Amino acid sequence: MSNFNEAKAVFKRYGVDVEKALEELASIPVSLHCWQGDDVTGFDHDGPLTGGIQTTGNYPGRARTPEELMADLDQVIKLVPGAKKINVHACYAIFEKGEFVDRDKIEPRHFKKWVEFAKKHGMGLDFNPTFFSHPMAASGLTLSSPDETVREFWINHGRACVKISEYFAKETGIPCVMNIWTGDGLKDVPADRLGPRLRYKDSIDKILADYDKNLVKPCVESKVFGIGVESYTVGSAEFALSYAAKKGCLPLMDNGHYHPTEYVSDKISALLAFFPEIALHVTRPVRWDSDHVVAYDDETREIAKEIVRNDAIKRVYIALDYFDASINRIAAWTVGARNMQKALMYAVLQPNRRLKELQDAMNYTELFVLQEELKMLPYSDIWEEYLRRQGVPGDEWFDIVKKYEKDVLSKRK
Ligand code: RNT
Ligand code: ZN
Repeated sequence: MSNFNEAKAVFKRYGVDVEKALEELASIPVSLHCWQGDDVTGFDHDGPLTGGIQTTGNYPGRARTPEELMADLDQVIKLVPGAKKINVHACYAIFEKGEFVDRDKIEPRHFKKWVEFAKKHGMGLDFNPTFFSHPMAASGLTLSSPDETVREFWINHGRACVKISEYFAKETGIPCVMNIWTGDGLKDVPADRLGPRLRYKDSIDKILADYDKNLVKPCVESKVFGIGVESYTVGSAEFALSYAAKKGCLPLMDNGHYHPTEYVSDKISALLAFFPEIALHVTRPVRWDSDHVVAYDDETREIAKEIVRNDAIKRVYIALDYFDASINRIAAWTVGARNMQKALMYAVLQPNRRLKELQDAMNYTELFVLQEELKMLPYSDIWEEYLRRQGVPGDEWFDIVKKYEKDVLSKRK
């Protein structure tokens, strides 16, 4: 509290109303991905993670059961300020003892515990069909497979997921963002690039043939390449964007899914010019789609600024997507989510109108000078007060994680 009032006065000098900014900040939902807690494993299979994605590291204490994962997520939720949703993958279905239901047959009842969990926290749920880590995905092709048995299996999975998404929305009263991503692609030079894309298109058409638009927000996530499928990705950027534009669903941009000199922060406004709503996976690519923990870095801040200053907090669905198994997973989960919040706080604390006026007046000298001055304003004092108001610990959060590691994680053998 000590320096908050002085900091507030500093921001006021720049034309920023801190109280209004913090109110806006608290209203921006960020969807917490359940898969950071267990290296994208889930509960419905024992096989490895496939689909061209990888977690590296073997830090002890991975959650192995729904109970463990939810206990870990409970911890994270206590340590992250702001409005939150929970993002669940279909492979996190929870079966009765001895029960197994394959992906094409899963039902809402297999996600009842997730609904209870979300309700306990007063949060909405987002959902993702899981088109990987499964014997039917062994060829590397799912919704675009030339094998009709395989393709149909995955279409049925997608349809089952639409039903589960509707169930989530009905139960929580909050629309469910359902994201379609497949790792479909080829390792080496294709002989036919169009065929798989036409099949992919037809498959998504079938999955989305019938859903309640008020309950479900379907997205298509693009990608540039994955491990083992370096030469060709069926759901490329152009494919996903065209599909979403033509079919009226949301394009989802993951900032790890572009060439390293491309920036999602620059793409957001291009999409906002055409789409009523879009979705994001915020991650940190290091040289490739490495899914490092989100840092409080330039690009994360720039993404947040684009959402806030374009008045798009209700049009952009923000989800986190990283998985690091090399450090304490709860610390990773927490620090990434707090960094997203810091970036959003930075964004709401910018004198956006003034900056835009300078740009439109072509006063680029003052614009640059002001942007640089803004970087050193006392954000940390505002952050501390924001955490206090949200009932979330300050930098002592890590002591809590260390204690949890000692008391809980280290006993998981
Ligand atoms: C993979 C995609 C996808 C996954 C999750 C687990 O490159 O980013 O979103 O990370 O579905
Ligand atoms: Zn993603």
